[in-house]
Amino acid sequence: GEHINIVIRNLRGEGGITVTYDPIVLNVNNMELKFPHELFINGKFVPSSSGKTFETINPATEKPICSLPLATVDDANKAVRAAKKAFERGEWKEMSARERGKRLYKLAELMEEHKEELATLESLDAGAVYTLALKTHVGMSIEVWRYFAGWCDKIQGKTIPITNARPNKNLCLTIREPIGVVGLIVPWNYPLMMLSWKMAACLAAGNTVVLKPAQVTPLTALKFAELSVLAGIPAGVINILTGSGSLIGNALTNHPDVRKIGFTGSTEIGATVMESCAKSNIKKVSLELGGKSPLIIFPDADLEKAVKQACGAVFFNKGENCIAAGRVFLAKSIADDFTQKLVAEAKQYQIGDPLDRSTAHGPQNHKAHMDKLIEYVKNAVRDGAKIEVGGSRIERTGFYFPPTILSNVDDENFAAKEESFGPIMCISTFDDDDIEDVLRRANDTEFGLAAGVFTKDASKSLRVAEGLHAGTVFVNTYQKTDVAAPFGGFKQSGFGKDMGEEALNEYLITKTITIEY
Ligand code: TAP
Repeated sequence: GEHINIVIRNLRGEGGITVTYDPIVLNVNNMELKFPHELFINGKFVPSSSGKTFETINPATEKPICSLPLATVDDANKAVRAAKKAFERGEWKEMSARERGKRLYKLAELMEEHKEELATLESLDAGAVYTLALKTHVGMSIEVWRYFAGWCDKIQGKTIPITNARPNKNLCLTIREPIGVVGLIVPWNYPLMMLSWKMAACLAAGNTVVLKPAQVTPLTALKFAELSVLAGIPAGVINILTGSGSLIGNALTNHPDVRKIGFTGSTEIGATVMESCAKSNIKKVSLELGGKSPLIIFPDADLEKAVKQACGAVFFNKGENCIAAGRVFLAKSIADDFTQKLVAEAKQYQIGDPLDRSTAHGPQNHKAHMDKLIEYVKNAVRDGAKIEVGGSRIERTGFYFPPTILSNVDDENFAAKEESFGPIMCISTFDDDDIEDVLRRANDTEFGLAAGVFTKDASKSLRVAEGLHAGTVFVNTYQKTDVAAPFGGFKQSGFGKDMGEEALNEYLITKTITIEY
């Protein structure tokens, strides 16, 4: 509980800004890992007002990593007050857009310098495979901060030709303003990346933020908070509350001084978030929710590539991936052979300690999630699915569940409708030439996050891409998201975009000014 000064210099030995906190120090992954484990409110690391704590568990060892404060509603109110003050007066408000961009670039640079520590933390806390965490969880986070840093001084309004009040004239212009205090609520599958997708656009637009990470994966958010101080983000602009979603998430969605909620998580909680935003103060809201994304493989596809990509589409990040291909449709003429190739590929995933450089598949994020996957397979088999490979927990310490393939998943099967959010491929078949029918079945879901199609026939690929009702459609690839391309769902996968220029709209409001002269 003793706070000490941590001096961090950049790689060139410059800087030397101090952050004060009570560090957890671990010798792990060939490094000394130092990180905060308290709430971050108004630029300071502080305990919870109740003194209550909870533990975060390493899913590879099933052992606690450290304890963290269980934030109270009182803490949430303090954080919102700090964010409101930082929004209304002070350095952040006065700062030019270009200077804001400079600080966000600096933050991206610091994340780059500390990427091994961030990736190690993600590995310990979320079971993310270290090599993947470096490239994706942390790598794409850095990219998204750089991308939005570049937008800060390019957010512009318009001048609009309106009807003049003759004989006078009128000038009409729009300015794009930040909304105010934004609450961000993120899930556990890509803890730092989900934070970054939302917060980078939010801060580029000039807002201030209170973030609630998922209770099971709070650590990278706190390390990020430390780096934000070093990047010169003023106190109160970023606040982070660890603790329970039903308490703290709800305190944010209900708060009268929070004007916007950015939420990523399940459709079920998304609906309660939207309701609470409506009832409290008509908050603006964007929701990135669940998915059950179809992937359609035609017989004329590059089949070698399609095998690899289909496995990646399901097993990437242990299937804890919102755009994971939840249903794979195989053309009947290739189905048996293709399934055997998928099984061979699935068996090749090296399962093990996520910090081991040769590991391709680590433990599931937390125990409750792994238990859900075991139940999921049982339900699918009850409804007629056949297990081709995998399907049960691996007998070893850690929450390990192997890449699993289920065939014979017909349209009425539980597994044809429900999202697993784990490494479970669900295979259905379709008549080779019946494009309309496979499209109908692929769209027969309340979700609409992503979809994919493999075929060498260009016009077929375009007709299918047009017919798929999903926010993102991949053709002859999968999983290829980019910080410059808008990302978000249709139907009950939510609304509002992360990434790309469009994401800025989620965090801006437009003011129309009409002048007579
Ligand atoms: P949720 O249970 O919905 O949790 C998401 C976040 O909401 C967590 O921080 C959670 O806090 C918080 N929360 C819980 N109850 C709340 C409430 N009443 N009010 C406000 N916030 C509340 O989802 P999950 O299990 O963490 O994540 C898995 C789901 O997220 C999957 O369905 C997946 O498809 C979806 N997901 C979607 C995307 C995109 S981009 N569309 C990306 C990743 C994940 P606690 O941690 O304390 O529960």
